[in-house]
Amino acid sequence: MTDTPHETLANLLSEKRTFPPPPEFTRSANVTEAAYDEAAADRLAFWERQARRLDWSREWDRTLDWSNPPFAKWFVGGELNVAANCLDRHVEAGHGDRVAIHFEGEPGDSRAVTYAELLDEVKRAANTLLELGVAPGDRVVIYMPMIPEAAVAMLACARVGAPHSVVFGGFSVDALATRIDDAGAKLVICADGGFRKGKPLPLKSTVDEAVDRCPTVEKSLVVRRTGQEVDWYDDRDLWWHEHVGSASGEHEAQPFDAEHPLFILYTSGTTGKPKGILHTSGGYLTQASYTHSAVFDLKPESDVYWCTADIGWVTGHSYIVYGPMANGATQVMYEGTPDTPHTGRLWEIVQKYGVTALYAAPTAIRTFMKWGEDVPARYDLSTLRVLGSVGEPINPEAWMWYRQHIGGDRCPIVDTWWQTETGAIMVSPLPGVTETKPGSAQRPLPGISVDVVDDEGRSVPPGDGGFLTIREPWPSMLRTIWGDDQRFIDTYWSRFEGMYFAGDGAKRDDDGDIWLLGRVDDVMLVSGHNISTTEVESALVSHDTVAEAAVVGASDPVTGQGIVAFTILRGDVESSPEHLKELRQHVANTLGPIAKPRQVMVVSELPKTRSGKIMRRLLRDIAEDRELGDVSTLQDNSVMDRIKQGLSLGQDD
Ligand code: 6R9
Repeated sequence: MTDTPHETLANLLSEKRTFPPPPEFTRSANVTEAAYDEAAADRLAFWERQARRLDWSREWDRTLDWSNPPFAKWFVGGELNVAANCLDRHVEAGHGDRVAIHFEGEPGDSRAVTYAELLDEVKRAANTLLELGVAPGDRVVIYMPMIPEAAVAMLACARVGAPHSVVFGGFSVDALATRIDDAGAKLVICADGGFRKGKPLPLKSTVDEAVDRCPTVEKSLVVRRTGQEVDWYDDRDLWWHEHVGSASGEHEAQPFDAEHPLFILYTSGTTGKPKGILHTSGGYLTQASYTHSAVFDLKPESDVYWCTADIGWVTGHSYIVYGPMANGATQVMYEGTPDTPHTGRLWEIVQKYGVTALYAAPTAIRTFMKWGEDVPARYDLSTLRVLGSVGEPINPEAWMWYRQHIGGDRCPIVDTWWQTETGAIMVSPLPGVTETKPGSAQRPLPGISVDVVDDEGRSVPPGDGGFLTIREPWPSMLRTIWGDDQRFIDTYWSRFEGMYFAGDGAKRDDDGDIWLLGRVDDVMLVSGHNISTTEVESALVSHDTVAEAAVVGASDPVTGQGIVAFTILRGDVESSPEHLKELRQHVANTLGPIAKPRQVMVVSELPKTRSGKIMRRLLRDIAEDRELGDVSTLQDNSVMDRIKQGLSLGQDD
């Protein structure tokens, strides 16, 4: 029994495969090893230099005000316009003809939008917002599919100083209404619908119902995407193409204070009402822009960057809209799902546009593993030069698969750890510097003070496990929870004195590299040993028949909790009682007998949130034979029924 949250299971910490960056990558990399030393020598001076990558209308007087923790102010007194930094300055610098967005719609429509065109549209949308009476500080909710107008809407809000709150286009009436209500939004920008798995999906009808319940909303501005029939309320609804289409293209961006609210983004969590994470302007854009340039080594003149996230998540905010656009990137935006109309769709798009940097989630990578390597092998992926991962721990075998079958054994992989709350990437390799290691996010970025601490808040030595914390304020940190300062303090700043607590378990290996071990709420306690879900899942995925695994601790009369594993097999592997036994033994051989699952089951799907994170809580309900808890953030409601039905086929004892 230890008082640290994680036992040190031997295997993951002895990962010996490492991959140095290709020398030609290092020669031209945006960031070198020196950045770590410069930031360590003077962290604030380092962030000031990064802030100068942006255009400021007024220089700040003070880099950081931390006199009232945990309420930070960065670049105090500075003024800038976030949208002008993402658009106007590139056009003024002569890059107006550069493509900002290569849009690929799900039904196969595509269009290229240049920086000059994007700026024009954003100016007209900004004028429309002003006509509708949207003033600086007013909140606007955006509920859209992945189409260029979604980015236009966000940038138009930023341009007029109206904080946006993007709600993922798959959320229900209830979820949307709760968020509109909490934000007190005045305007909702939406679309008639969007395309998903080959079908038009309604959005406006959801907005109509939600807005009926939300008296703060005065108007809905509606983009026509699918052309489907929609109900129309003359007193409230406006078509985007009529209003934005006819608005003036003249708009001078006004500067706002560095601490002016830029957006609120709701994160659900498992308990309580969603938290409105508040981000502000100067510090957020500084870190989003710097990390995008450093971690993806973005060369705006030649790269074609593609982040497959939805703008409804923070990854879409920081690494589709603000970071890449502040850097003048050319990027791909894709509306649909990876399997529509066929499982090679993403690779077809990589080939079509010559994508050089790809940023995806482990859940997608594991799905590609399940579909088999012959799918990507049919496409030319030779333009790729860096691959990113975000959202969950990436299992070492999924990392290796990504490297070999997508990255041609040549592209550095950047496993980026961060959160809605951190606003931008915090822990990640640098592709031209770091010798990468499968499964580890490795090192805090320059200027970032991440630590792994024990129960008492003491740094753990190499080889030990604990809690991931952040010791110093960072520019893109959340400023509060919208309307609830006390909850902000309680949730993030009360577990450890003077430190931000991320809610994730982590380990430091013998080289000092950081491994993320999943949410601490998911840790399993088996015979007095704390065992992380990530380690057992990675051990299962390292078996060559397993594509994906989720494990939970189910109450056990003898051991306290017993490990129950749900697995998805690769390709057309058939399971048998011997096979399941072999999987259990494989975990025991890899991690030690304490981690041997009590039971392994084969399923065809796992319950995931709409941003692709496994919902272990629901699997725990199944493993303990309980009623299911809150399923409102599930991507697909019927998946739990299918898992339950399928289980009887794969029982093991
Ligand atoms: C960006 C994003 C945050 C939580 C975070 C952690 C998990 C994200 C990860 C990762 C291991 C990574 N997470 N990236 N875990 N390795 N590279 O996903 O934000 O939706 O707020 O989720 O996601 O558990 O605490 P968000």
